[in-house]
Amino acid sequence: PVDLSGTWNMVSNENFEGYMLALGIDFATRKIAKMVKPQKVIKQNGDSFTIQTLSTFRNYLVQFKIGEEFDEDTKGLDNRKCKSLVTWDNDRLTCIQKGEKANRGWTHWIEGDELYLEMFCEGQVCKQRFQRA
Ligand code: RET
Repeated sequence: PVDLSGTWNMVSNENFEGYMLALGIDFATRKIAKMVKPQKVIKQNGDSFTIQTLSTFRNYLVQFKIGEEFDEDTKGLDNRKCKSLVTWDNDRLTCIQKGEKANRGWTHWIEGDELYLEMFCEGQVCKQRFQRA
């Protein structure tokens, strides 16, 4: 079974700007967010996950169980409420974030020694890559 647990440092970040624009994130936040290299701290315990996105500017925390829809408050990001559901799509951890924004969600997977994260919203895709800290 796949285990995404660990501390991961961002090494690349493609089209974060387009993704943030699709979310309607304000100019000032985008300018700072573009500069930071967040760290992901993932704790995977059976079907339970804690995913922390840590940066010098702001942090974001999400906790969920596979297959159980939860209320997500994207506080500090675009400050919206979503009904979010995370499932395994083969070896890819995939989330659909139902709410005001169409086609919103993300996918995490491991390839080689690297963690990949794709976040999508209304046709914009941001591609991030992480290596173990
Ligand atoms: C930062 C800095 C402050 C502004 C913005 C940020 C974006 C964070 C994002 C986090 C996504 C987390 C996911 C977790 C699920 O596993 C870096 C906190 C906009 C987009 C997909």
